[in-house]
Amino acid sequence: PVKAVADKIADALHGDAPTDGPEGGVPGKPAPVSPQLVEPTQPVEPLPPKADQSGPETVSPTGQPTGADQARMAQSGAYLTTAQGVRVHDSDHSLKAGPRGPVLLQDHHLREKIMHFDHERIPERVVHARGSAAHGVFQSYGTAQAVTKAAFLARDAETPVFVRFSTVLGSRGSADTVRDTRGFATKFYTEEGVFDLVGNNIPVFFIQDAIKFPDIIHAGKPHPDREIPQAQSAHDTFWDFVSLHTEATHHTLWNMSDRGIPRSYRMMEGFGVHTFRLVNAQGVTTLVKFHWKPKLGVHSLVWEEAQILAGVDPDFHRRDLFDAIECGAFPQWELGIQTFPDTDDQMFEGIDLLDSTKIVPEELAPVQPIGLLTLNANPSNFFAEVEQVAFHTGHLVPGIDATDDPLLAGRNFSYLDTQLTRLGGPNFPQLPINRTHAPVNDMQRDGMHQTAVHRGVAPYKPNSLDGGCPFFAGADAGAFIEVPVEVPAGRKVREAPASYSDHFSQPRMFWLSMTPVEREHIIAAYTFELAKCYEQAVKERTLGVLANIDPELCAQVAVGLGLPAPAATEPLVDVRPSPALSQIGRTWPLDGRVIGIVTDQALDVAGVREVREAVLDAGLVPLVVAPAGGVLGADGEPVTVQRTFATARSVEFDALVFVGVPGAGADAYGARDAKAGAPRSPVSDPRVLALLTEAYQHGKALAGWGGAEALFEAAGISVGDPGVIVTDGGRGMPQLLELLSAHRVWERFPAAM
Ligand code: HDE
Repeated sequence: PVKAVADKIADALHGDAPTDGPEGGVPGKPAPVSPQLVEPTQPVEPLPPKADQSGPETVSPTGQPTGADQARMAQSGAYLTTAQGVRVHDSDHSLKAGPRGPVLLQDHHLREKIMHFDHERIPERVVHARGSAAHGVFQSYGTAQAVTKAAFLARDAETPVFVRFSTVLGSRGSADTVRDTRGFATKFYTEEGVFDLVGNNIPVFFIQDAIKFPDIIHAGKPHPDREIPQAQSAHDTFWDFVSLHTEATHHTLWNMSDRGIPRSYRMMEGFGVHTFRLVNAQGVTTLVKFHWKPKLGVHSLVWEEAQILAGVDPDFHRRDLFDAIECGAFPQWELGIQTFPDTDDQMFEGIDLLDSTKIVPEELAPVQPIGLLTLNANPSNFFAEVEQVAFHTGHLVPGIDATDDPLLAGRNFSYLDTQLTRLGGPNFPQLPINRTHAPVNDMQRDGMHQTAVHRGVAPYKPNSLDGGCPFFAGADAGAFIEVPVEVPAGRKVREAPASYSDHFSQPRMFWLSMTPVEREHIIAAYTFELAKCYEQAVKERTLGVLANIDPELCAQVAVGLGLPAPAATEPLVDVRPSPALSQIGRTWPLDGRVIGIVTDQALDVAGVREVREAVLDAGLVPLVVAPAGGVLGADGEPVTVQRTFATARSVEFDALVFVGVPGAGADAYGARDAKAGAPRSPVSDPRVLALLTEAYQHGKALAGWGGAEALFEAAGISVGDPGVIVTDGGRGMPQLLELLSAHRVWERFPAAM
């Protein structure tokens, strides 16, 4: 279904016609200039807005104005004006006393322009600063009706949403592919008000009580003296904290697993983490945990790929999400709930539901699907939407309520508080992206950046002057009424329940649920991170923690660090693995995956066309890689080159197809890269060999035809090796796609042999 779509991404995003960009144009000829790119000198009718320039919704699906002003769309009028609407004559020169004279204080346009620029930045989020987001729609299945009265979960209800994904530790400009937890925050604009599900891609958290949040974040952020390292946990302060504060063990283990380096935001699970309380129309309550299940499956990068990508394409996840949506390969997740009886002890099968360092295995409580999320529109303005969106765990609607998880309680305080600073005052709910689509009739008044012009004289209750308006609603009129649950009475204490002190049974369950390849990745991740620490005591203490998860894990990491493996200090818990936790062993749809076709001018262009078509037909994105930019195939329909040997790196692709031996012989280097006397590989351009070997090491499917065997051999790869196929042009594609549907050729990883 996404063929047209993938075609669009391959052509529209990467250029379907020669351009004068860095990788376009027919070699040797000046690139044609598109008429639209010539700057007009006289006022002309503005260009019609592009699809991605449409402003935010002005009217909600229920007919309520959202407050957004479409007319303020940028670059839409004929004349430039000041902020006061006065037409501007010249915005390129300051007002001066003569061309070489001093600038005059009288120049209001200069002052206004620079003053505004000086204040364009707002404080970045203290955590989750780096993120990207998209608009979409949530289609309810109605299957949760028995447990909740929330109207947006009723059968056939469709609700607009905005979803922001993020890393936690890095600054706004940090790389996407770092090892970290990912945020997965969803704003549902329901008819009953906004509901925010502010989750992560990891179902547990480092701490059980919000009062520890500043501690874990201070430990994970860069060292206060040098402000390094950026966006990663591979440093002393992080490991110092998590080895002392062992309730962090479970979350840390997830971070060290492949979950810490997702392939794409589109291929991550999401979790509400805390247990929430649902209430149905009869007032019956059920405890639940929320899960987002991606239609494309859960997939990860390998660590070396993640590291290379951080340099080659720091925006890898942002680009992947934007491109997929732009080309119509809309990412989808099913929302599901695990349900538990709302008992007095709030335990399920011995698991404390109020402890956010614990999961409930899906084998004990299956995830029941309740609706489908589809992301179908990119933001039109990153700042207005992605930067200014303000999520809050306290944004609940009738039918969904909080529990007494102390982590959740702290969050309910924190999000309002942080937004007050970040968004500069209390009126951020009025920003277009934050506006509820339900009617607002509150009595908040004034404050910084107030945009409403309120009428009436009595913003207080009780009043008679405004006719007593507005009135309170009862449950029958859709009011949010907290569930009147019994609160256990007790002494005021700074203590945690006894069940919170089990820090190792669930990390052990996670470890035992992993396949050998996944375990190997975990061992490598711990070894890498700890080897980056300077303090011997921190490494030794962490090995002690690992011994309490599993002696083999501890022993292997100890070998890598060159340290003795300590014995466990706590008895190893006898736990049953949860196969649902492993990412390996199934096959998945491939929408929007990227296939590189590596060729050069002299090779089989007709074959390239055929493979391109086959890839597009399967809803994937083909990118043609050749020695130089431009087009191939002067004799037939031209094929645009999207990457050159100088810019392509294997980490961008999910699989590679080689046509013969690209870059062999005298034409091995594109003219731009030719170096006098540079050594030529007898077989191929060394950059092509690097593409091939790197992709092989990362377990990617490889195909070739037209004599590509010689290239494979030069890289030490045999055609009989796992995941290496000789195709017959496009006809070999089904085999390649089958390999790809398992995400990687797992047999190539030593642990799987
Ligand atoms: Fe957050 N968290 N958090 N968090 N969190 C923020 O709010 C906080 C926690 C999560 O895309 C902040 O607006 C505390 C768990 C996401 O805009 C801040 C505690 C989970 C996002 C804050 C937690 C999350 C945030 C910073 C411990 C997963 C990004 C900016 C009790 C369930 C939202 C902001 C976005 C952002 C506080 C723990 C997820 C400071 C005190 C657990 C996805 O308020």
